[in-house]
Amino acid sequence: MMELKGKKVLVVGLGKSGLAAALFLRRQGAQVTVSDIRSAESLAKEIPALLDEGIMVEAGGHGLLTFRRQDLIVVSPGVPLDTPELVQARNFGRPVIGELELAARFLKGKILAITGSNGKTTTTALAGEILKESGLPALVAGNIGVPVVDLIDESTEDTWSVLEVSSFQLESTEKFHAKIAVILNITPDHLDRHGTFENYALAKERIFAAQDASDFAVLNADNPRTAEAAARSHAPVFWFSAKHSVTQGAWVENGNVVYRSAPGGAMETILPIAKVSLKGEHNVENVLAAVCAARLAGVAAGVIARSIENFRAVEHRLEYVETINGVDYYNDSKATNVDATEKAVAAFPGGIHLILGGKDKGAPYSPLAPLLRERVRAVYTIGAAAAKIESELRGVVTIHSCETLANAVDAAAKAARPGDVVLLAPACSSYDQFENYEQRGRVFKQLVSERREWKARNA
Ligand code: UMA
Repeated sequence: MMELKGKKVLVVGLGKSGLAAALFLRRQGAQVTVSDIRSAESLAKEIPALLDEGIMVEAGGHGLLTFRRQDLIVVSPGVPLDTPELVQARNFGRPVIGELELAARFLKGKILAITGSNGKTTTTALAGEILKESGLPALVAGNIGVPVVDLIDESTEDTWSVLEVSSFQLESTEKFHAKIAVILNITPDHLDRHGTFENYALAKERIFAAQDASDFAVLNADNPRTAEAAARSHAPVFWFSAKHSVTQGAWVENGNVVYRSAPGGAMETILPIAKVSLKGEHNVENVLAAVCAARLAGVAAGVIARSIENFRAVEHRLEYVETINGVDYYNDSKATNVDATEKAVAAFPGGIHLILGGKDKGAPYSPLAPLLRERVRAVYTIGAAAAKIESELRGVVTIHSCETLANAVDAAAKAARPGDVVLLAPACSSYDQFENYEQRGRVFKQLVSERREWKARNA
């Protein structure tokens, strides 16, 4: 644990993580300053509360001098580590760590950490539910929306912190140590931040950098880049596969989720796949990962089965919205990359009206072509990435340029026939037109419910 009393600490970024970190550091007796590029007006709510706590605020930009004067700098996940002020501070010998690393140095108990390009929120929520159901004192936080720093005060030596961790958070870890580290999959995402796919993959691999032989790594045997990561694990690797059996770990056999705790050991049946309420093949992988993690945490098979049966989709992750005129509406606003969209489309046999677009993240859309040809009736584009999507998918499928989500829902609803699906799985981030993917998902659901009300009024 590090001594913070009297230390000058700068927190960079005043979102959820920065706010939580600043308040925690202040409670530890540090002299805290927060720096954010947003203007003082847009931080009008946060600033008075921070000043009341004796925390200084620099708004409207990062000052080089502010960064140089510190004993420690704590960065929010959304702040790129190559931000010039951070680079210079590091050159001046100032230690720079992320909010996750700060939390890890104070958190008591054990960590079950889950990363991956897709599925991490669902798997984290599910693993958290299973551990709680078994009576273990489990807390859930991280990229899922709760800063990990917020768990510190509540944590005890018995606590299991079940953490969704992103490449942004992992990139700045040093001592972060997970008892169980899960990598669900590594597919192209966040290339705008990490530059190359390999850098992004290496950031994800930091999840097991501090592990040793007494810990566990859980990896997806079906995802090539994830499987390759095993070569660098210091902990024994448990595998999961939706396609074949594994030496130790979880897989699907004769319609059942099964688990084996050691090579050549007995196979335990956990539950029939038919009892999993989550939709789509990708969710089978998420379930298998959660089974491995929960068994390694010591949870009995029966408790795992019960929790999985009762678990419903997390909001914005292939979330069923409603059925209007025989058309099912699904909100997968969290599908912010091409791979997630592929998985969402693959979850339905056909008749899909797919809403695509938003802020482009640098990866190509062409890998979607085979599935679009097979299952999608039409694509409805929105946002800044529309032109790129249209040029890459021209000739593959009918494309309607809709610009806004409202136009897209309207056009898709008019074209859809009973039995069809209207799916928001945009393959892009939301920041061009929305605050975040949650707001985009809520707007989608609102537009869908307005259609139902309109239909009821005009029936
Ligand atoms: N900012 C600066 N300087 C910069 C960049 C940003 O001052 O150079 C400021 C912004 O003006 C803003 C603040 O930093 O005021 C935002 O910080 P942040 O982006 O780290 O956002 P938080 O609210 O702290 O949310 C973060 C995660 N956000 C990101 O990683 C972008 C949340 O994940 C997470 O839920 C939360 O911490 C709690 O742990 C969101 C996310 O989009 C859901 N994650 C990505 C993903 O899932 O793909 C990785």
